[in-house]
Amino acid sequence: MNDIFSDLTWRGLIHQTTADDQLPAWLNSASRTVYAGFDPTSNSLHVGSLLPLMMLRRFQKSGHRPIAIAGGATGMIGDPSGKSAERNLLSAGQLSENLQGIESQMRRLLDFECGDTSAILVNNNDWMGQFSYVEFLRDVGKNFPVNVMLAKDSIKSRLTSEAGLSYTEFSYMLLQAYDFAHLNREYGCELQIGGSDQWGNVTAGIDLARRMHGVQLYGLTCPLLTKADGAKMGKTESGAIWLSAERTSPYTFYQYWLNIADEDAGKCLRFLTELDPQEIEALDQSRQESPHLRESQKRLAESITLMIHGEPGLAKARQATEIFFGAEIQDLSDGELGQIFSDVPSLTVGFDQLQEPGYSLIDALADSGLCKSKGEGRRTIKEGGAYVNNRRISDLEATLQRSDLASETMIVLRRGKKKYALLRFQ
Ligand code: 383
Repeated sequence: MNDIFSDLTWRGLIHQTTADDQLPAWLNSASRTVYAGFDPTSNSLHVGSLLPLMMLRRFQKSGHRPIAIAGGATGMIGDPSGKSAERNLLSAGQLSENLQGIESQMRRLLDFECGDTSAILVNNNDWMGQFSYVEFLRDVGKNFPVNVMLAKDSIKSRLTSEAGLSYTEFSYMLLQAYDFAHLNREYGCELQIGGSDQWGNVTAGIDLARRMHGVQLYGLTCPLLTKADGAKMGKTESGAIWLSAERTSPYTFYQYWLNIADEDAGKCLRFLTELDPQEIEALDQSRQESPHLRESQKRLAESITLMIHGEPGLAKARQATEIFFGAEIQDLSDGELGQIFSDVPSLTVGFDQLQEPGYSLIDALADSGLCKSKGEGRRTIKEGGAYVNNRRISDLEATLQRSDLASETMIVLRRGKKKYALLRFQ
């Protein structure tokens, strides 16, 4: 058993706990069962939910047993915690698609074949679906004093806002609370973890289990993932950074971490990697002494991309990065090229142009806007500044042919060091 509490503390991952004075010793004295829940609000988890998911993984690696709940039932309601307005309800079809997506991501980060500490993945609709409304009110609702519910931050903040709160969302906490009591009965689960926004729900579960079954359960929350300027981590101008490769390519994912600001890098290394303290402290030092080397960002991007996308994903991300810095381009898919060059101007050309005798490079340079005229195109080639798929071309007569396609339908043109254009043949 490793001392998980000290490790979490060192990493800055503990925001709040119940039973402060007992928790460290309690955790270190036996293998415990720990859970966190994730609602299927989307077909993929994002960087924000990675933190508690990785915490489950850390608990497992230190000898505890993790349970992940996929919120089939809670996802039908929508957690008001930390949200400033009522959520839209999801359709049954959307929910089941989302469940599949997030379940497969949770499976990848936890170990389901390691004996006593094997992870368990459950859907709370499996027990919640059985309840009748009247039964639930009698068995569960009766244990919730409304004045205590109203005093929770997650509820209070909404009551004073214009958005208000529906009775449905107000009741959300009962479902999550019941989950904890249920998991305790069914699996001996005694600790719930989650982001700091989950504190109200976690403590509601602890109260409920005490009232219903007379047991003592524990709660631990981690900070929310924010940047030094207070903004949410994992959000870009073009949207969230998702864990699914379909929604955020491994390349974009990798680049996100590679571009993290120095003041956020130390926190990310602690929160989101499994590097040991010595290595992280060495990186802190390197960031102070030689920030231009960006060693922290490189190590961060490597380690988190490897964890989420595996070796093949990391290899693709690295290849894409090298391409952007001038490595020759071949054997990629349209999707991959599109991602790497998403910010580059593109030109659509008829596929027939690629037939003999081919599309003149001079024309392509001019048509794509990389050169202002054919004359400038000619000069660029002569001076050695014209590239096709990052390969320098110095022949003024050069033409583009089918064999030049770098992916199904694309060719990449470059002028000089950094000016790119994408030709799409259709
Ligand atoms: C459902 C049933 C449970 C226990 C928890 C839940 C989900 C929980 C919730 N969590 C958020 C979510 O799913 O809404 N009520 O989007 C987020 N989590 C984690 C973490 C976080 C929270 O998935 O703080 C960020 O990612 O707890 O907002 O029995």
